[in-house]
Amino acid sequence: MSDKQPAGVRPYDSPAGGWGALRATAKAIAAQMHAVDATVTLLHTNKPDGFDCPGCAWPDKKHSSTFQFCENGAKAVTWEATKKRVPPEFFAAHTVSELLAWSDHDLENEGRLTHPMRYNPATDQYEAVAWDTAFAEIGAYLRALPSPDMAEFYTSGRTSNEAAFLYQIFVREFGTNNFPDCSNMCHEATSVGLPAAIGYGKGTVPLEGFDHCEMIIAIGHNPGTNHPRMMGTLHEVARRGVPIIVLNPLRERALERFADPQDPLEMATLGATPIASAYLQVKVGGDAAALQGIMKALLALDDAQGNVLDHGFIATHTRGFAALEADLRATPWESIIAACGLSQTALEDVAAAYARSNATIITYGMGITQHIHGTENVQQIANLLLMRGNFGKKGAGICPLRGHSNVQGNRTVGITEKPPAALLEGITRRFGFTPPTAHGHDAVAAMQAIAEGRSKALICLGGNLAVALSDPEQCFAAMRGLDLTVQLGTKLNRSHLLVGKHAYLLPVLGRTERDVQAGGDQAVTVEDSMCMVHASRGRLPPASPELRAEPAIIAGIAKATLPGTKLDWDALVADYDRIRDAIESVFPDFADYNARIRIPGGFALPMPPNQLIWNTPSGKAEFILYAPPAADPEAADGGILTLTTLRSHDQYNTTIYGLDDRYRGIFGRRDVVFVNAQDLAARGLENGSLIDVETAFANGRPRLLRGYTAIAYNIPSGSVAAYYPEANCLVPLEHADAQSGTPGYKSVPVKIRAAPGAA
Ligand SMILES: Nc1nc2c(c(=O)[nH]1)N[C@H]1C(S)=C(S)[C@@H](COP(=O)(O)OP(=O)(O)OC[C@H]3O[C@@H](n4cnc5c(=O)[nH]c(N)nc54)[C@H](O)[C@@H]3O)O[C@H]1N2
Ligand SMILES: Nc1nc2c(c(=O)[nH]1)N[C@H]1C(S)=C(S)[C@@H](COP(=O)(O)OP(=O)(O)OC[C@H]3O[C@@H](n4cnc5c(=O)[nH]c(N)nc54)[C@H](O)[C@@H]3O)O[C@H]1N2
Ligand SMILES: [Mo]
Repeated sequence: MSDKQPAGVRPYDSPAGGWGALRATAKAIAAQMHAVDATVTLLHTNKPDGFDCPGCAWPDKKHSSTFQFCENGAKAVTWEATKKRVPPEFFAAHTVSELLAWSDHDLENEGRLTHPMRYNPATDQYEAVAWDTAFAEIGAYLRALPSPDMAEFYTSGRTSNEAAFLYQIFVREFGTNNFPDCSNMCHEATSVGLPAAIGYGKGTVPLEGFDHCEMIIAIGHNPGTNHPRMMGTLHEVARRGVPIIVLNPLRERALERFADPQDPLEMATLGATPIASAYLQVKVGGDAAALQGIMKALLALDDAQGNVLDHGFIATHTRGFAALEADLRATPWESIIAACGLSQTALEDVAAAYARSNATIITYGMGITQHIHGTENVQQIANLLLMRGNFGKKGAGICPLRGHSNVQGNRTVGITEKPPAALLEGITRRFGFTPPTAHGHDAVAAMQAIAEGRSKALICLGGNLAVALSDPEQCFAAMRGLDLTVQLGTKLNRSHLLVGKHAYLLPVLGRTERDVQAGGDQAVTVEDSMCMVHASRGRLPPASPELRAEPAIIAGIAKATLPGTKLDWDALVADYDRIRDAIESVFPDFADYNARIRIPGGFALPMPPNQLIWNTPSGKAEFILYAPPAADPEAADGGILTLTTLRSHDQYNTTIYGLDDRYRGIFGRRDVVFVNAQDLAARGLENGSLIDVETAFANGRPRLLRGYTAIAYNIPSGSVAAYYPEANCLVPLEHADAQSGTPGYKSVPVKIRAAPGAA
């Protein structure tokens, strides 16, 4: 293999964080905002009277600290608070077809949308339209549908509790449960897997838990990029000498060593703190097997020395242990090792460390959920925790790292395609109409219905659905076949350009902006990853006087769609306290909502497993077995690799801030595939070879990523990685977890070969 690195590849030797992060922040500010405005804006981030950072869902201590320095938080804020604008003149100068040829980065980098727009098919352009005209027309199209179930109502997780609640009431009064949402592509495996295991679909660790834990196992998440404020917590925990064991196919720099920009000594001395005490490079898709191995080793330890398992906890609080034990004993080490690529000793060492810890937290992200057995992955984590009674005590529990800053809150206030009975009863009690009970569509099912012409209208409360989903070839064509598309967004993206017969693009206020309604200045509320609900109040003047708040737009569409509506939409929107009163009357957990969000830091929603309350049908926590998938006969030829798709350091989901992925040593490009050097050599390829990547399912149409550059990388043999969303063309829409519907974005069988004509 040649020593020369491909263009734009420069291995990065510094720790994560540190001065590199400060420089990157300054660059992000300079590109988007005036420096003074940026400083004032960033000072209001995550302050009690300020706004919630739209970057991630990691909590802040009591939400009362100064904005903890955070490079990617600053990028998220300055990207929204940018001085750049996309006015109607922009659309007059560019047809929709022309804009479709632009990159995702270039589209969003034009700045904030300023006016409501309507598509004109005669000119192939978006043209300004009055808000009331847009509402009236959208309402008329929706009412004209033969059935409410022919419309899909998508939600992306930045939406506030208030907007999400109004939206789901409107949609249910309209008559459908078609609520595809970003959670379906993200933590649905958690929302489905955990209720069956512990009777509760969210995390059980409050932030203070990290002050008391004796061990952390961090699986399949990259906090240096995606949950940057978590790095402050991990830094503190590591300095306490607590073991942090990482399972991740890639050696993510922030999990190796991190320099906290808020630590003057570390900054001055160019020092850093090691984070992981052990780093296990599990094969892509090998986590359930690795967890089985740790549990099997734990059984052996218990056999040898007793008192390793919490037998009292297992007997009192759980069911199904005997079956799990029998299954683990019957599972041979060889199959575990083959599936996860880790040695028996490495897994035994984890088990030994775990047996010594009296309080363990397991954190996890998309590396666990986005698999065709994502639900089972989550349940194996619960099994491991249950074996040593790591629920209901300080410093222990399960900690799914949520994605969008309010994706968890959206779920809590009713965005779900499978409404529980209590929600439906609450709606009837409070609003006096009978909501539909039949289950609706999740994200994949919605796109399938659109592709097959069963659904004809799509309303998107934020997000970039067509690009976020798998299989753009199918999704893009499907979107164009719709009769009605309505997109609520802050910035222009590709989904906005995949116009149906009638298309509307409605600009919304962002988190950072002041929201004034008839009743005065409004605050919204959000729920973080640890079930804390708190207020968020924007400060900046709106990007344009034409912008409207999401609740006001939803109310406008609702009034136009439902002439006989049971709700007084104007009153609700005039004063969001009234929306919160309504939320409280549907969801008892929100008692005293308005009073409690006026306390800095907000309030915590209950976490029943912490009281050892298991809301499962049996009333106990359940051990759930993992059945490994049957070996794919085609994979036996050795040619098939497993592809995972990742976020770079300079992106927020489909929003591409820039083309660098600093910690992985990639600069100015995204057209790369990370491959183990042996896997390259076995195919006659080398570092820098131009390759084609092809999805390797026996049936199905060809799916190809052409002319990408192979990077020889420290990743287990058999595993390869590429960036999301570019690699979504390799993921069939139906390649999803059967139980939760979560797309298998992180385990796609592929083959790689030299691109035709490549030297
Ligand atoms: N700056 C920034 N912040 C974000 C986002 C963003 O795009 N940018 N997105 C937000 C959203 S919506 C979400 S859901 C979160 C996502 O946050 P993460 O969960 O951190 O997301 P990913 O980058 O998709 O992947 C995480 C890690 O999983 C590892 N991985 C891949 N496959 C496997 C596997 O099979 N097993 C294991 N154990 N690990 C694997 C990858 O190497 C990577 O380190 O972040 C949120 N915050
Ligand atoms: N291959 C692959 N695919 C994936 C993933 C992966 O890891 N691999 N991850 C999946 C995950 S975890 C997720 S969550 C999805 C993300 O899917 P989405 O949530 O649909 O996508 P985003 O890129 O976050 O949406 C960006 C757009 O949101 C709009 N926006 C931003 N702020 C606001 C706001 O305050 N209000 C409104 N109304 N609009 C706003 C802007 O117009 C912006 O263009 O992608 C999924 N897709
Ligand atoms: Mo997500």
